[in-house]
Amino acid sequence: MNQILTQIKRLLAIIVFLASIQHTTANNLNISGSIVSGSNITFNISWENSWNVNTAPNNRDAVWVIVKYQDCATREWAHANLSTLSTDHTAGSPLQVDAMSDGKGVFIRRAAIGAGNISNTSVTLKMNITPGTYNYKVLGIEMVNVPSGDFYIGDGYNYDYTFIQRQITATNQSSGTSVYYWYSGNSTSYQYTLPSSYPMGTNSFYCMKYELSQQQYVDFLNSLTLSQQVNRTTNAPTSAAGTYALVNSGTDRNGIATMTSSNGADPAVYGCNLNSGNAFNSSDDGQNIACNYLSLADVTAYLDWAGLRPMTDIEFEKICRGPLTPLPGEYPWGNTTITAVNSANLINAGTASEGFSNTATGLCNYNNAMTGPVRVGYAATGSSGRSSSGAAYYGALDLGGNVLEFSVSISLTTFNGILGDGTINASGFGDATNWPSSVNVTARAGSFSTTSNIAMTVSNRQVTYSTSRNKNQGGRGVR
Ligand SMILES: [Ca+2]
Ligand SMILES: [Ca+2]
Ligand SMILES: [Ca+2]
Repeated sequence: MNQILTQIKRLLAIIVFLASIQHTTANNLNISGSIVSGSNITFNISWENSWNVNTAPNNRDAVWVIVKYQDCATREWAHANLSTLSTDHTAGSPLQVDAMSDGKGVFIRRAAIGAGNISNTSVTLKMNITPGTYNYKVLGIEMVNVPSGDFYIGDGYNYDYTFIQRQITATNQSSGTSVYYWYSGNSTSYQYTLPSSYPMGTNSFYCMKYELSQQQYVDFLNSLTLSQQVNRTTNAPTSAAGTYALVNSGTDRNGIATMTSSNGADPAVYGCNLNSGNAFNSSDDGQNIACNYLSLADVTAYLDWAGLRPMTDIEFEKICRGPLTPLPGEYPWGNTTITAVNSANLINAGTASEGFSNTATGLCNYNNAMTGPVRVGYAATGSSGRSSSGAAYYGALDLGGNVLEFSVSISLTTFNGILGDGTINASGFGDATNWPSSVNVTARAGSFSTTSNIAMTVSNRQVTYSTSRNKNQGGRGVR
């Protein structure tokens, strides 16, 4: 009897526990009002311009949703495993929840063919965590599906290190294959033999719709311990409130700053403060600007923590080009026209609607038109086409310009696409097996300061992504 009473008391303590309400805005995505009852967490989700289409590009968008929980005694955040059965989760129409076999998160997406905005829709997820008293954060990342199918690498121009054009097929994935790149210095093609374990992009996967934003990096920093924060920032978490976290000055449009300093024991609390003339996290504080000043270790730590992984060199080309025949010198939006943005046309700076007052074919933040990155998805509207929005084939935005991104080089043939498990090591570094840690990465498709048009093309592999932070570098992941 006593045992039963104890159990009932424990259950009562965790039933109907009102979680700290989190508003997660990744551009137009909003998750709000999370309530926990037993092992279920219920929240509302909304986002704009969602789609699920059975005509080209034959894909859908989705939101990758993860749950983090904080032990109220230790104050440390952990990753909540979710049920691996889709039937354990529920979503209101028009959405459905796709569970994952590793339980690290779920994809929430349109259940049926359709397009348009998703208004506030209730979702309930079943968690697999030890009962206790916790705070919760529900975090979402907008993604686009890259359906299974064959595609081409190499655009036909043999610049140094670009792949010699060929098709990648499902048979190549199942049997392993060789790819070749060209080097003009000695007029030689170099071969890499990729085993079947190397992710070649012929199987269905998801890619982040946008570059990692400053608010997303803030959400990450605010779930870390002090020791982890030390390695994921440039300036010490003990720095005075208002100190920029990643940069030494407010130039280059990175506004992430210390909101509450660490006392040397507890972690700091970070926020967005691009406009230091008003309060933190004001509407013009750059929450949706792509996060720059990231190092390779910063991005891999984020992707591991979020249950994602880096993309490979050849997956990058599929994300951009889809199944289409390559066009020599094409940009990620599928043609050879590029138009640099003009800073004089910037409107609503720092806000959720930051963009440019003009439209143009291949409008792109490159060639030093701006002193830093702009809002992720800045060129996309409800009515823009692929070329005017800078969208890649499946709808991922800003692969060309804004911030430099990286793909795993084919030189890292041991990369087998293992997924992040939601947890990073005590020093704040990602610890997924066989992920790149130094030289085995390729910088892709330019940043706001890139002046070479060739560097902006889909197939270019000449640029190096640095292991140290610089103003050009950001990131994006896949799953
Ligand atoms: Ca501010
Ligand atoms: Ca980019
Ligand atoms: Ca890990």
